[in-house]
Amino acid sequence: MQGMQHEGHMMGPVEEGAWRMPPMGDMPMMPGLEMAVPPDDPYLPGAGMDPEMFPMARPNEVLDLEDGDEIDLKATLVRRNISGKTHVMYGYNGQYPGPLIRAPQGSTIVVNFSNDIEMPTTVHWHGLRLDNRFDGVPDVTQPAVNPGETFRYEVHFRDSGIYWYHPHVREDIQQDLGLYGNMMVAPPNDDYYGPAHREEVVILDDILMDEHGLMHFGASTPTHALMGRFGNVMLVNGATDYNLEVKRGEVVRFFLTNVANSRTFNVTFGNAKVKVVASDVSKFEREQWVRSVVIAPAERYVVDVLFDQPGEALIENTIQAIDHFRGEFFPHVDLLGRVFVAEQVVDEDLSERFGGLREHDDVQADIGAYREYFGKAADIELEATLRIKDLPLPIVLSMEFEKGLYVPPMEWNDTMPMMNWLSTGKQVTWILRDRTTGAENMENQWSFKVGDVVKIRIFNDPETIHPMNHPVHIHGQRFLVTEIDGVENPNLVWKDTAIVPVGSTVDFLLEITNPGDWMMHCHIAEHLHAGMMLSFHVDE
Ligand SMILES: [Cu+2]
Repeated sequence: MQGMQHEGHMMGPVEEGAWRMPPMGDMPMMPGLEMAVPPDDPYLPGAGMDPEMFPMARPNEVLDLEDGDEIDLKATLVRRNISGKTHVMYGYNGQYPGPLIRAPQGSTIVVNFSNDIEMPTTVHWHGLRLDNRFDGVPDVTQPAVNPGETFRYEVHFRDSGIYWYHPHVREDIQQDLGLYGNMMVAPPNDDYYGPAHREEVVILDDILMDEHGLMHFGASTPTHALMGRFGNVMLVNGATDYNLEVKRGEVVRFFLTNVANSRTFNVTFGNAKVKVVASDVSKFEREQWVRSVVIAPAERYVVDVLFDQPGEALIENTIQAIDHFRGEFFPHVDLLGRVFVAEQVVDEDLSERFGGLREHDDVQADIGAYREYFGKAADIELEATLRIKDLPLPIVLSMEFEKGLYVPPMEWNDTMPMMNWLSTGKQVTWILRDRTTGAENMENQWSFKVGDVVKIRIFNDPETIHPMNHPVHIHGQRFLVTEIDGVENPNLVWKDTAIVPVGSTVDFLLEITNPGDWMMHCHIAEHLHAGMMLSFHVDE
């Protein structure tokens, strides 16, 4: 499997606890920035301590739970081995990823959480329409859980599908270093999904390291605030060696979750036939053949894949990268995993049933109830933009130079590692601004009541000084992406997170069902902590 792609550039002798310049890949060094470092203290957990002090993390276990069951979940420091290097990282229950929680739809479990890491944390149950008290947002739904403290979460599974849990404090560090896990909520009926021989849970991630270990984080604010922290080592389920052995003709259902800080993946499965079935909070209205699956941070997709050719099928991130300096696109592939397809044919042939595309009357009926709202005017119009201050002059000049040149709708890779690294949450503010009132981020004070259907239109301004795609997440409710750039979405699905590409206008039709105080924010960890969030209130 792939190792580190590029050697780091050195700024002199390596000192533990000192900033190291990030791996530059093929990108040129920017003149004038040779000695620059982010304006914050560098941070890594366990710095100056012997990694042997911490227990080696182990692959995760599956917890099959029933309504009313209670589990313990503890965040701790662990030792991990990635790409031949030992790192001090975090784990839930000493595992990577965190335990896979499986429970039936409609059930409620209790999670007794304890914090044994060195900074405050919480657990957010991403995508669940649960009781507001247990949503895990510090200072909004609960105080942060300090080191040594505990919190009791009641986690209710209202919708079937694949969900995930992660901290809502310094996600750029805590989530990046291993605090994430899936929840698989089983549907009540056996034929909810089409037939498959097996189900695989696949968590996509990346991590940034060089030959000396992990790259430091900002102690008080995230680095990489412009584009988010892209890793240079790809991880599937926390490891670099994901592989699967199947028989010829097997249909594998993959439950994909993207937990990366910033990277959007474009997942391909070699020549195997891929059918997309479901996303965040429901199935699609109808199944659909796809060549690849675009999955932004925090999104989930469920795909059925038929492996009918013997040999090796590669799971890859297949992208068109952009070189901002040369103004060129270049094709780029990151290996994510391998599927070995045996010559031996699988016992039960599902190919004929796999070959059909199912329509889901239940989903169409559920969504159809909202169709009358599709054409209504937007209730709220937001624009995504950015403000910078006090960035080093070479960065500002470079950004000014690029402004007005071609901007890609999606950033698939870190096209400017040096500039990105040096920009912190102190200098960069990412903004969701109400286009009518001018209110920015937390200045917005929306108030809704249960039963409301709200159309939020988000325009991602391509004229800002460095535009970025934003995966926008809304807590505690579900929404439909009804329209992108004035074009109706032909195949709808209930979502909790959706991409707003650069230059695009995306309509979110938000169904208000769950009272409380809820967040809406960009799920790029660095953008969230550079301001890109707001909260809204829902009355009974
Ligand atoms: Cu963002």
